[in-house]
Amino acid sequence: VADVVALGESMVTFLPSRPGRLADVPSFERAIGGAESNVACVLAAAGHSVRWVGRVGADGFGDHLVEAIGAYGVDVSAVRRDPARPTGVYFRTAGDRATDAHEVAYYRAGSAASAMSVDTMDLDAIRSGRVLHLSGITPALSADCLGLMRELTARRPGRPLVSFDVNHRPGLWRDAGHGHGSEVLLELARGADLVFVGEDEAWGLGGPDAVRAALPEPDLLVVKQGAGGATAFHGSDVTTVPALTVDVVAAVGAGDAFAAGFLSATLRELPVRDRLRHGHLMAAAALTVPGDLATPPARDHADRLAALDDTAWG
Ligand code: KDG
Repeated sequence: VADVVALGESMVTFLPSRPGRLADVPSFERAIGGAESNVACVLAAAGHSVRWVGRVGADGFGDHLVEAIGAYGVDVSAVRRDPARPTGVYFRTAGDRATDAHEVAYYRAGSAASAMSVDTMDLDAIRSGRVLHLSGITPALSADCLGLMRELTARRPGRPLVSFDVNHRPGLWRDAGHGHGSEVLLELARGADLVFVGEDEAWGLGGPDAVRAALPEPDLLVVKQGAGGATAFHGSDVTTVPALTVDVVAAVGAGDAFAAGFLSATLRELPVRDRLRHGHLMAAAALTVPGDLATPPARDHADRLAALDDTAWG
């Protein structure tokens, strides 16, 4: 049994060769992206057995994703290839250091992953881990993807622990003509056991209190406040851990790395405070590289850092 199965669309990502507007960047470097496979890669690098399930085209970009994600030690045997639809790709500009304002151009409408559904995916493979990690990107991809997400978040005896990162992408919801997406995201979050949400995203869903109120007990909700830290709500327990101060290169991938660190510590049944600390440690690594994925600290190193006393953790 895998520790974690992550399901979602992965894309070939093109990172800019220099800062500036998308209109002005002359060349891009290929990398890999996809929130859920990012979580899988960080978890695999942290020593967990992980499977990523998705759909990619029967094209060179699909080959690259399967090979590159597999090279992290992630099991890619349940990834489906679609001969009729392409692998999604996206281009991004470098974020402004202060505001992280950047442009993203997705080429993913009609992608192989947008055809993920209860019929095109292997549900047994998706449910084969101790934890199933999902995100709010998938339901924005198509009606089929939304149907699959509803199936996977339905509360059934014996299902894996369901982890859901809200990952609200307003542009994707707009392009899909589904409005803002907030109702669907809250509905899916209600079906999860563990929910991650950025504080800014939570405001788009009615505010952190509304998100808390929408989730039944005894679910665990983690609100990420960026440089302000992160807070876990569990029943009447509230645990806040400040973030590490790092020289941010790009925020992309940091939320995924945070989720991976938190899940890793959850699988090891560490206390909530240490789960948050492991989230911050993994996020700090991702914040200091331009792409989505950094080499995370090895597990024993992360354990030593997480065990430092409160003065080191602000
Ligand atoms: O979290 C990083 C992701 O945003 C990025 O890799 C692309 O999955 C992606 C998305 O849909 O935005």
